[in-house]
Amino acid sequence: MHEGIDTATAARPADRRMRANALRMLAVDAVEQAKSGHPGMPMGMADIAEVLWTGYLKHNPADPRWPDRDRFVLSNGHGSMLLYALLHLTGYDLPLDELKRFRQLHSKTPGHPEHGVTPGVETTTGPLGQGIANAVGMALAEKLLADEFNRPGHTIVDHRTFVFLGDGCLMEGLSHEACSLAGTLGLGKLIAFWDDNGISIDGHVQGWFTDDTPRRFEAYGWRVIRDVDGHDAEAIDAAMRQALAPGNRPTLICCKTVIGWGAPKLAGSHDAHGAPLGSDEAAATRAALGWRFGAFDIPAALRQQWDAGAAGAIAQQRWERRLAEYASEHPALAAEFRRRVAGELPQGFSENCRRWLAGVATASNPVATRKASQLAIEALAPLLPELLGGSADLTGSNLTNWKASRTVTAEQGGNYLHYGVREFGMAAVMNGIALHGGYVPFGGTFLVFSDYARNGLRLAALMRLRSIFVFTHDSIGLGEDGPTHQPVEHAASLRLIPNLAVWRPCDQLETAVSWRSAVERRDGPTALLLTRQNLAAQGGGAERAALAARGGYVLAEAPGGRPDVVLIATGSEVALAMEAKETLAERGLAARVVSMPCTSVFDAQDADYHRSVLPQGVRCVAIEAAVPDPWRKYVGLEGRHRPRPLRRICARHGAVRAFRIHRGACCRRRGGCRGKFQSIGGNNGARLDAAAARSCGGERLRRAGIQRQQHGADPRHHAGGR
Ligand SMILES: Cc1ncc(C[n+]2csc(CCOP(=O)(O)OP(=O)(O)O)c2C)c(N)n1
Ligand SMILES: [Mg+2]
Repeated sequence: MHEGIDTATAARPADRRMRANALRMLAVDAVEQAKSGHPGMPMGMADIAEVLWTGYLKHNPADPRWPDRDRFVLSNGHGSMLLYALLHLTGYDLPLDELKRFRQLHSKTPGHPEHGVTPGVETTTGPLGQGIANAVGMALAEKLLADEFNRPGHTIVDHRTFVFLGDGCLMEGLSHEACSLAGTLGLGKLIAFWDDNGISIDGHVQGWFTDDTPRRFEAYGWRVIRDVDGHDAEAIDAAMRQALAPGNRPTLICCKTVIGWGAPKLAGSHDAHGAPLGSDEAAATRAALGWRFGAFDIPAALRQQWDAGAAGAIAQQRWERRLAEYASEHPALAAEFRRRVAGELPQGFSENCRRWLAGVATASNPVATRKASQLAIEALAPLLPELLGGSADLTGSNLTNWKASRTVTAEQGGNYLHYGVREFGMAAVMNGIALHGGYVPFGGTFLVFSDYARNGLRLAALMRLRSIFVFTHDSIGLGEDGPTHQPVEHAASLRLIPNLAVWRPCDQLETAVSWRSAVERRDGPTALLLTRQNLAAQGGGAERAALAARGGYVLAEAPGGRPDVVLIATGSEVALAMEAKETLAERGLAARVVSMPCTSVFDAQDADYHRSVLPQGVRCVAIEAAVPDPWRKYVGLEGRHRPRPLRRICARHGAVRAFRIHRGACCRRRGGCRGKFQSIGGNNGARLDAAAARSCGGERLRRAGIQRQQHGADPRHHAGGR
């Protein structure tokens, strides 16, 4: 049991039941008032919550950001009213009025818990499975931070991560990814409670969920406590004590519960899951529970029992004292610890960055941006010990490791995670790490598999987390892996996620700028889209770093500053645009080249800047080896697709030459590949080119010993080769 927690309140069963019923009735009343919501889960898990929150959880309602608090994650986020009731009753800044405004716009009690909206909500949950995966990240961060900062006689990092989860979370594949990793990494301070009520939305789960969950978790290497009666406080308490026994296995406590417990007609039915009980059933529940109080009425004596303010303050004060002792013995470490948990960058970071970028600006060798990213990591890692890298089993391809990276194992800390082939798990675990604090996580996979991780990226964006996603093997130059590995729509679809900064840098300098922007960003995640093939350095010196940081800028001006056409390009197509500028000049057309590595950062600039980069009335052409649609916003609406022979691009594209792209070779043969590029004409005559391909001469390719790839109507490029 944690120090500072008053155990006297965990007294008689009748008191415990009363406290649990306070949670139940607040949930029932709030859902009735909102005329929508999920009463069943809070009613079913109230007894477990009462045991955990009054007897074990180390927290201080007055300071929800206390670094050494236990983390509590409600992975079955539809039961949000349980969490709001707990936060309200224990003394967080969540007044009763907010509970009365459950599910209303701008209330602190949204339908599903939202981090950053409600004090004490550790993570946004609702998309099932992600809460438990976030919790794995939190427990991992705690373990690593303890390893890094605790010293003999000084334990300043020592907290647990508790999770509530339901059948839904366990059905989600993500729970497998994350819980399997938690077992391997020995996260002994992670304790999950399974709400084993046998019900999900469609009814009794026997028809769709018959796993042997305890054995499943034992196979992951978890400690499993089976068959706990989730309505028997003593049984739950006994399970808790077992779970707290030291060890390096995470714990799953399997609690048999009844959804909607206490509701005479609806208990045990999926009808209690996601709709108000109705006034008659709510009244009958009151009677059945012996709850003599009106809606939202909690007697003062009961409130007093719930209040965790005094115990929380004592627990935090004790920790502050320990931190002060630590600071007197290890002043530098203590200062670093404070900086890290506050998420601040080190002093002098921007000056160091300026020097680093000045060096990068002199680089003139062609380099793949994935390699440029590794060079950036190499430069940043000594400046930022909080960088916690990793890859979903593609380290050698993503180039996410660096010279001083050290693999994390169950036995030892480090700064690099082999997430295994678990893209979604990686994203959600990274989010948990970012939420915990103390680390800036980054993780890599192929861009084409960002789809697997997508909802994790979305939640990182919603929660404004500093998670950095390294997506390599972008577009042309991918290799011969074929359409399954060709990210055609990914840049566009990632840009659609609000608050996700998507960078597609064109060379080493832009890659360095995007990395700096990602680590400096305090209000959201970043995706870095990086090439496998070398890209030419675009020169321009250190001033270009400042321009690139604006998301879009004039890379090469038209003669006399009066462009007939503006070529907008990103990433691997910037070099192509630069070549096109020369070709156009030969034909008497003055072209300006705009590099736009990050459209959202460019969009955030002021209107004058936009006009200075994209002057009104001048035709624009956008060039990106991907689906063309998003570029209409820059080049106009009345576009139509205009096929372009791929060979022209292939013949010009440095990548193709560098990587001996077989299809490129095929294209160059007369009558060979009939692959096309597409372009869009805009309302001002603007056009947009995007990599596109129609069918290839399959027979011809086979003869050339090249595996046939299917090309549908979707635009796809023809890059192949090693
Ligand atoms: C990823 C995801 N898919 C679907 C849903 C919609 N949904 C919300 S709750 C739920 C059923 C969950 O069952 P369980 O966890 O057993 O909750 P209980 O009914 O027991 O409270 C579903 C399908 C969701 N929130 N997230
Ligand atoms: Mg269930």
